[in-house]
Amino acid sequence: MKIWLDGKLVDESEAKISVFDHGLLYGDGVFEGLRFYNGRVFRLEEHIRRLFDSAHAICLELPWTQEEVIKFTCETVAANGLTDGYIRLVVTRGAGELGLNPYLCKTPSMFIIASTIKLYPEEYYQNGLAIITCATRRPAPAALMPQVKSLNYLNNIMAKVEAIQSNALEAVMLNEQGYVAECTGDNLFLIKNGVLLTPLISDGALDGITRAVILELADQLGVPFKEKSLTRYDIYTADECFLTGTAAEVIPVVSLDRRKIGDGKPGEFTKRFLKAFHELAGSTGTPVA
Ligand code: PXG
Repeated sequence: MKIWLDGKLVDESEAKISVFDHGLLYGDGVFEGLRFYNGRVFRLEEHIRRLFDSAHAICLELPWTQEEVIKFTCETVAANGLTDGYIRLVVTRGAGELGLNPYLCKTPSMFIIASTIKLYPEEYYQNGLAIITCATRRPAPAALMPQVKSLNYLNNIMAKVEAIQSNALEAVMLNEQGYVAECTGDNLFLIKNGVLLTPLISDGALDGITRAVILELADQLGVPFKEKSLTRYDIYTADECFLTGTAAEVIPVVSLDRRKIGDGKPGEFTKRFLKAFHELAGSTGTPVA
């Protein structure tokens, strides 16, 4: 496997980062996860824009333009001869002194991995997930900006540990006020009386690219939608529920905390969104070569 690292495509065995890199020492950095389908990167510009916004928000200025990063991303996919897969693009603060001060790190490091990802076995896309609410809360937006896709994922990992220990594959995370924020690596959607509902970004959700695609598709499919504060009760009593993310794509949820959602099977609206998402993902995107 060829990895893009700081301006060069190198062999996987040579793709190494310093133990003094603040990305590793302090989780100081940002990342993106992207998908490519049929040799085309889905929503590439949006992901790179979010990467630059995340970096800017944490005072990390990249020494490349967005156009250059788009080019490097495509080159990495092409160099590995892949047509379908997953891209992990990571920007770290770079190597510096011990101590938090990011200004002692001279240059950020960037690496790009083009590989594959499988978050959930196929059967769950057909039959839906049974998920739980976890005790781990999303940090307040004033503590950690939810839009910043940073290398600080311990909060989500602890939530994921709770899910796995309860024999669930995903967990709903609430914010400090008890409102639904999102899942550990996916945004959450409900259908209630024909209306598509999703938590507000200000309730602690990542401003997901797939989330935005679903809202666009809602417009095209003529499904009214609303972003609003939601509670667990809203999920228990919804007609349908599904999760979205670059890695997860669109996946139905059929129960929360052992309460059946709707009739306990993936619903008709969910199936329509799933189909529309795959049609769009399979037919649009930036060609890698
Ligand atoms: N919420 C969180 C906390 C995420 O990390 C999403 C929502 C969905 O956003 P997008 O833009 O992808 O629609 C994410 C996505 C990985 C990986 O290993 C990354 C995510 C999720 C799961 C795994 O690269 N991020």
